[in-house]
Amino acid sequence: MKTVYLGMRGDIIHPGIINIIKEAEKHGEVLVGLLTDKAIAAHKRLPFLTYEQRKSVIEQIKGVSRVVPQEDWSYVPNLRRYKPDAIIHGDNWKSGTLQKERENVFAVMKELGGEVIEIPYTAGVDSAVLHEARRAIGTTPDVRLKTLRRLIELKPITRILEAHSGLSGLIIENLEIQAEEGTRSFDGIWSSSLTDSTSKGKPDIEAVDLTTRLQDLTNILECTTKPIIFDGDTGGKTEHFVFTVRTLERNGVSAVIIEDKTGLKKNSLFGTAVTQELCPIPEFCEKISAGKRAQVTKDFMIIARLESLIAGFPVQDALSRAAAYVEAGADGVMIHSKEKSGADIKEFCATFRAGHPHVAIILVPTTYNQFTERELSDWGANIVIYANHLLRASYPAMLRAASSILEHSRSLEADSICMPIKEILELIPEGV
Ligand code: SPV
Ligand code: MG
Repeated sequence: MKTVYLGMRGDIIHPGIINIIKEAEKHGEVLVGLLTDKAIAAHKRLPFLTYEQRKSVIEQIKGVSRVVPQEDWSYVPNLRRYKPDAIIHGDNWKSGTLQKERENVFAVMKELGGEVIEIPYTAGVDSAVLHEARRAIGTTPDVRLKTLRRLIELKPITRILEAHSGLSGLIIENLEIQAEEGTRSFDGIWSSSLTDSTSKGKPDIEAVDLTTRLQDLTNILECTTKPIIFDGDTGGKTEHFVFTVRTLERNGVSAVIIEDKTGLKKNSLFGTAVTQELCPIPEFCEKISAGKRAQVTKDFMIIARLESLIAGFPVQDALSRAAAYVEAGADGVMIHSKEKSGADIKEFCATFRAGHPHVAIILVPTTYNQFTERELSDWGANIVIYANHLLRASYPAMLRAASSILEHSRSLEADSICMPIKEILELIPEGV
């Protein structure tokens, strides 16, 4: 019996997939190469269902003989490995981004003495459109919450950007660019205390109460599906923090980061003097442990933020605190610094990683922003947070428009730097 290879994501089962399986069956036993979560995450959004869930569905489809993992976005490594007699694919790959892959597949099948079967793409079914529709339907708090841990496990580095409103959240949700590895987009959202309070014209001193922060977060939750990391400032009193954890979890937030400062909280990037006292280690550990005991799901993450370097203490202080916080239950550590060279952060990452191979490291490279994500990942970072850039980009743009109106006593000249009204209406269609 001949073998026919069919590669797929298998996250949405639609008539096109059934058609291609039926067609494949005519040529031999159908061997499905199911893309692993990691292979998908490197190129596209994470699938809604995990590999195991997708596998259990695909295996039950009539005509499928066997399901094997396809660990690479390209079919080629699996074709070499399983040496099927044929591969089947919709003819939609004759144009667009899959063209190069088609050429590679033809070459490899020729080498193996096999065949490439191309069948007309099923009219009216477009996987990309279906995946877009899935996104439009939204998510559930449960699925959103779990996504951060999945991303940390699957991606070399998880890319997070700050949102302070529904509109900025939509940019993070929707923006995609074409890059060398395929589609590049943001993986999730940082709910920043700095940009949330600044957008309200208030200082970043825990002046915006948690209830208000959560109400603002609701605007973001309602129009996005990507995971959210919540900036919990100091976490407040332990007795209050346990409620914060529950509330965030209930809303589908993936993680909270709390910082080991004490007294009136000031933004870490504020001023040059050492302005902040650090929380005694046992007290902060107790807060972390109480939070961990309070959480209901196993997926929610409590991340300890180390302010040692900001407060003028050496890397060693941050390292001993980090070890204690992990012991207390922290699922990750965020190490913060204002040092432009990044040397202190790099040193921290190297030593911490050696002792804790599996604890997530989160970096916020606002000052040491000369390093690329790949470099930060090589240091050992799992998550990079761009903590304030959408707010910082919007303010000069607003100032320019306002100044132009003042200068010209009319808005005509400002039009060229403003989004057309038509586009803004299309951005958020009625009834959505
Ligand atoms: C925030 O975004 O509010 C933060 C990160 O806490 S930072 O501003 O760098 O302290
Ligand atoms: Mg903050």
